[in-house]
Amino acid sequence: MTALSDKDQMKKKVGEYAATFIQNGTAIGIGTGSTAYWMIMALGAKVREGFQITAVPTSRATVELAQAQGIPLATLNDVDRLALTIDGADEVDPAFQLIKGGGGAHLQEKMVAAASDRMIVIADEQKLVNRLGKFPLPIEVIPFGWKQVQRRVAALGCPSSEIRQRDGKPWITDHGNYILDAHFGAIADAPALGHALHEIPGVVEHGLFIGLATEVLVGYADGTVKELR
Ligand code: ABF
Repeated sequence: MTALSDKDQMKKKVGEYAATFIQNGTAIGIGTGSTAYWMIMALGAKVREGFQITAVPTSRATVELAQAQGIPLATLNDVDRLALTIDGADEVDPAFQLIKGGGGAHLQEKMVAAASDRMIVIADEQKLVNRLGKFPLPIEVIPFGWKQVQRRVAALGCPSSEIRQRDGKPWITDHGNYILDAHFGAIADAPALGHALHEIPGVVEHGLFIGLATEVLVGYADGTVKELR
């Protein structure tokens, strides 16, 4: 087994620590990405030791990972509310506003987070920013007329945006849509931008998470994990 990089060690530490917040006998949302991976692995170990849990995954990739770990799964339609969702992020600002969607799953991630009483974000320290926007904002759009959406996004002050590619073709989400990566640069008013994006016909969901994260667990290079509230 190859040794973990320092960054992966950070992700592992914060993901495993997040798993300790999961209460026995509850229904939770489980996130997507390389930090959430470690939380899911730790949750799998707890399940094998008899821990009772029902987990709602936020992507096909997380379904497969959780199934392989023997974690009992449910769909979002099977629950009214979730006690807790644990998920990664691409950027976290001081108000716990997030950019998510680097993994292309922000539509499901946002729906699961919105159904949760708590959302714990797990991140390495490089995800902490003073202002959102350096990371290109993922916007899930339907393929039909996506260039109209691109023009409307540009009019909101976005210097450039491109359909995310994979192997030279448009990246297709779990729901058959495209991801438009919008390079806004510093976003002065994330809530206002989020509302404006939802006014554009053809936008399915954007990666600005406003008012959803309740706690942030951060892994630092020195091996410590801090809980931001
Ligand atoms: C997922 O985790 C995505 O929304 C986000 O892009 C991704 C990034 O986290 P990580 O760096 O842990 O892969 O929730």
